[in-house]
Amino acid sequence: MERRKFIKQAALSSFATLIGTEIVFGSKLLDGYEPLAMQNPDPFTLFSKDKGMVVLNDKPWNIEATAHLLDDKVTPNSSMFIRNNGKVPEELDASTWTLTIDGESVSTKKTYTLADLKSKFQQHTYQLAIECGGNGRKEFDPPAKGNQWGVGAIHCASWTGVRLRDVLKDAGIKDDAVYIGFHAVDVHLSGDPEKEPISRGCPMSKALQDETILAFKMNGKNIPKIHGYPLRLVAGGWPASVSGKWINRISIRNKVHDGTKMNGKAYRVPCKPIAPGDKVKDEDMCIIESMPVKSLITYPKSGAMLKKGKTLKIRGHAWAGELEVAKMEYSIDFGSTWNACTLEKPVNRLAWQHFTSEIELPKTGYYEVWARATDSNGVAQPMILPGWNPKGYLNNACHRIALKVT
Ligand SMILES: Nc1nc2c(c(=O)[nH]1)N[C@H]1C(S)=C(S)[C@@H](COP(=O)(O)O)O[C@H]1N2
Ligand SMILES: [Mo]
Repeated sequence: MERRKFIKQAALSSFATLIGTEIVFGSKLLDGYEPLAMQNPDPFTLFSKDKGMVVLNDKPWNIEATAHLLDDKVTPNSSMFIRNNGKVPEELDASTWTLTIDGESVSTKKTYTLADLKSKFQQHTYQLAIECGGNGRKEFDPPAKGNQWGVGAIHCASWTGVRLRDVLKDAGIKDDAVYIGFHAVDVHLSGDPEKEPISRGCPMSKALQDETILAFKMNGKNIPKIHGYPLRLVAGGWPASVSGKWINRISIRNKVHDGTKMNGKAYRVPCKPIAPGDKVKDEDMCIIESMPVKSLITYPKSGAMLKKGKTLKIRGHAWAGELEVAKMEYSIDFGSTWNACTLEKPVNRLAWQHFTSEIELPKTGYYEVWARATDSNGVAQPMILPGWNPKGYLNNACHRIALKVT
């Protein structure tokens, strides 16, 4: 009786890739068994991440950057946060990958291979800021459940792909279309193949923007497996949960998409402000759309020491969801007075913007540098924690670093 199944070749080769070397007797490994190296992996090696990244959870993997690791203008893979709602798919074969466009509001349901997407449609490259809706959650009080993100669930890499708009139009969009929803191949934590870990989307107006793309490259190379290889939706400026990884289907919906994590309290905030800890009915929760204005001082690292008489040079990035950052300021007196930083224009819409400043510090002692961005509607980051909400989303309070002049 042949009841023991041997592990599939494809799973084996993906284990080997992750471990970084051949598993010598791999073909003898029984199905259901994982190499120990996979059960107890070093995530930094596994995902090619900087050792300074912070692991918040390993089931599923959730890893964040620190402010100073985000100093690059274009975020390299090594500093990109990882957020997973389910199990990372094991077998991802670009040569057989397809994307299906379906839903109530598609004219003709169509399936494209990756090669079709690459050859039929014009390719575009954009640098896009993607921030997890829960970035900054750990500051909320009373605490909000979920990954306790500090400041590092933001990245701004360069993505190459085709416009979602071009593909949707090729399949045909019916007049009653209101929303799109993505479907992906990652597996629900329960292992139940009927359940999806996440299936979110956005209104047609966002789906049809120039910069909303189906990406197959990140920073000029194949997208790293953990960030959505071989095909990812990228919708900059909106909660990163809209940017589906490992996608194989997009539905054009005639109603607001009702996939997993579109309902209840997920990625929603109270439509009207509430007191900290208050209960809110699901029907009084609104879907998060554009992310609020925010900024990060990426140099120097908090805790820096400076010799008296030396000029302090700071730098960082600012972003404002769908809007542009219009003004960037710093304060060294806990927000009593503010001074302008030099602020660059974004390389394209929805990319973060870089700022620098040179600061003279009057005497020896302890200082904090606070940074505050203002968006093109004149809305600035709050100095203190903004509106409490049950799931701890949208904390865009000013970032600050500590330093000593000696
Ligand atoms: N298929 C799939 N797509 C997904 C997720 C996921 O769990 N599965 N997580 C979403 C969330 S909540 C975030 S914040 C971003 C994280 O993207 P990253 O891991 O590439 O940084 O991916 C989004 N897309
Ligand atoms: Mo997220």
